[in-house]
Amino acid sequence: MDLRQGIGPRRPGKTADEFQQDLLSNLFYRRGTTVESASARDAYETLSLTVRDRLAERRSRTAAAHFATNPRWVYYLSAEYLLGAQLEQNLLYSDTGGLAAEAVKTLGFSLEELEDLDIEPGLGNGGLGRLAACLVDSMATRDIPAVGYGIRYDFGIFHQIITEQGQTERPDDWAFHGNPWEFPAPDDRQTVGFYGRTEPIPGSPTRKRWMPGEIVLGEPSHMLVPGYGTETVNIVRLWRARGSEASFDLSRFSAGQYAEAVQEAVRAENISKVLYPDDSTELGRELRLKQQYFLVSCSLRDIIRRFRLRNEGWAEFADKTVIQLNDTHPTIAIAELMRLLVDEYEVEWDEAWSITRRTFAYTCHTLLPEALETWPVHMFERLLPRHLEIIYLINMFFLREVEARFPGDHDRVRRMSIIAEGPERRVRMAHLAVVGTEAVNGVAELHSKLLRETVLNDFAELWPAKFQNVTNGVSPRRFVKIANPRLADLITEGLGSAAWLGDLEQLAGLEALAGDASFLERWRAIKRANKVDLAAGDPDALTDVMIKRFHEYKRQQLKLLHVIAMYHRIRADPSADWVPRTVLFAGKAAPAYHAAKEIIRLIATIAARIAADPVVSPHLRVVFPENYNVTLAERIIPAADLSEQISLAGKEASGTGNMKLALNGAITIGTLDGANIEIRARVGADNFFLFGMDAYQAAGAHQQGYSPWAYYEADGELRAALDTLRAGTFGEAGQRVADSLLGRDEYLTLADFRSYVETQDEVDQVWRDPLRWAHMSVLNTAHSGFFSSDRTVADYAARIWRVAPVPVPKAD
Ligand code: GLG
Repeated sequence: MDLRQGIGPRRPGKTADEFQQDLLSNLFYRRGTTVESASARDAYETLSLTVRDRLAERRSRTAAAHFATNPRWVYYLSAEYLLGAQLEQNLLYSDTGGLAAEAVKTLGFSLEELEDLDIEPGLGNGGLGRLAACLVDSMATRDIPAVGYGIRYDFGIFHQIITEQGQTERPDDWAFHGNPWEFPAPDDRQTVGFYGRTEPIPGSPTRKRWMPGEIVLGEPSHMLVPGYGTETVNIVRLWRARGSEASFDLSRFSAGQYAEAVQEAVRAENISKVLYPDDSTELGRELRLKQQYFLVSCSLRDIIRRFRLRNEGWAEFADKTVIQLNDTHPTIAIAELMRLLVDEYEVEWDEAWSITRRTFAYTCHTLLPEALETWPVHMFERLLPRHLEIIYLINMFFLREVEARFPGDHDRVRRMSIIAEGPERRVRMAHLAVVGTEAVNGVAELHSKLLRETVLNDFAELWPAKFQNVTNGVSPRRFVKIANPRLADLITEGLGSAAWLGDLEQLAGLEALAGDASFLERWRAIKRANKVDLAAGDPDALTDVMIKRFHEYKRQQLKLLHVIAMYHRIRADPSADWVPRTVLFAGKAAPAYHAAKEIIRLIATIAARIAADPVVSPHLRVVFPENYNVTLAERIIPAADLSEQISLAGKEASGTGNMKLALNGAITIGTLDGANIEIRARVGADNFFLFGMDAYQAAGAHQQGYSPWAYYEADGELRAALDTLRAGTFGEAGQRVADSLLGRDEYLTLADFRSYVETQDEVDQVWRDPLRWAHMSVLNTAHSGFFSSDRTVADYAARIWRVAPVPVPKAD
């Protein structure tokens, strides 16, 4: 007899009264306060717990269904998760928004006030981190059993302050007030080793004993990841480093040596202190490698623990487990799984290798050679001596395979080796990632093609079937429903149902309304209202938006040259009928990336200069809202008219901001780069402002003797813009940007300038016809359904993970 039958936790209720009751219980018993004395933060925390309880109940049913099914699990390993604020999303996904709004009134607060207290976990940096967040959302929405693994950084990527001096960075202490969405799980703690030495095990040629010189504890906590319109609730499990008990030196403490007494613990905790520690020093680089191994080692042991709860033996491991590597950051997992299997579980090398290869898959997110990670062999040897030995063995067997396929082709062997030879030997993580996985994918069609043709060409020749494309996508819940509620309501009304939120291709139904003048008027009114909310300038001006990380390949400097050209034109003829524009930049630059920070500083200078210029400012405005993050993106994207996607073709792997903006009816001005190509193919060439050279033209330019000066000489408007910068009119930052453009101009900014400006002139022409613009805008939304991360996940599930959904039964 099942003793638990009929007994179980009280389920959170569904009625308004029950919600209210639960809220008060949480206020009294978990927050320990009273209605009379509750602060806004008390109310916020209490509401969060009340919503979380509803998800936790679904979580328990999810775990039961998964346990009973024993499916193949997806484990997503990522150094970053940009989850965004949690309250609104969890209200939506638990369908408790209405109940919550009523209930919090009895505590004396409005829901909006409490939502303002909801911070976002800053556990990511850019597109790769936000993609991870969209994918875990969609995995839950598609009922795929999955866990996302990451690091619980104490400090996220920095908090950005913008002044006329440019960007300054402050620590982002995101969890200063606590994080009500997190469950600690101290029992699942893991022990991670670093440094030390290895010793042979007599009688075994491949096994070794590793005796680490430093031991660190990994303490997990998790956040719930609910699916939309389904019962599944998955988790993201985050590891935080702490010293072991032995890391506190009591005798030193007693002797008054307080700093020395905790030094070892501090060293351990530094591992999860901050996302992407500065890597301009050797110590900083070692800390990054330490972080990577810390994430990997904790997560793999947890994955194995979970596997062994349900299965025996290793034969089934790869059938029950797929581990997706989000870029190269977690790639040491390949060596770590080999080490665990061979050294700790005594699996034979060949079997272990077969298991490993069938378990992992790798997503590459870049084409920039400098972004493909490599680590010095000497650093690896010191920090992870056993892993280096394993990598050498993997490499030896791999290179034998290459030699057998291409006898005598020594150059190919050298190119493909996991170890780069040279004055400083280095471990090529991308090569390890390709060799140790079953599937490798790029993130947009062009990107995947260029990976096969260039960066990973040798590997694609060896294993053509391994290479795939899975085009990125974004969550329509967060980026339309939550970010742009007005538009979401109009779409639902227009389509007659809200089902599009779970099946985004249904947006195509909007095409039928794109010719309806009253619908277009309402569409326009919503965009205007969103601009009023954003308050970044005249709501009737064309809002021209460039929001993304600062990087020279993304070419914020091209946008700036256009701004300077507009500035000159307006000053030359102030009374002409100019299309009013607000140019909005937002984004962060890596603290050590000086050229990118110069560009930010230049934007700040130009913005101030234009604002103070009575001739230009009525027509043109440049704004730079600081500290771009998911929360700010949710405010800017709904207000955008024009989406700047102007990277040099062949450099942006995919882009995902381009998708979010198109979905919200912004029209793209862009190059044939990344997912821009797929956006244009779907929304139609007539509804996309295309300019610039393509990836193949761009690739040849420097070899063919590209000279920025030739463009400078040939184009008067370009010359005037550059001369203004060189003359120091916009400060030293402007001079340095001009020097860089007229020096090498690595990203061919000057070559694309004329085409860009002409296309911007076309943008102005179309803008003068508001109904035509609105019609194009509707068609952008209507044909962006493909860019749902639900589709991306379905692609991974079918072609790479080979997993099926496991539906979770509803509560009775
Ligand atoms: C990137 C790329 C982007 C891509 C994103 C998600 O630069 O083009 O959209 O990953 O795949 N390294 C990144 O942040």
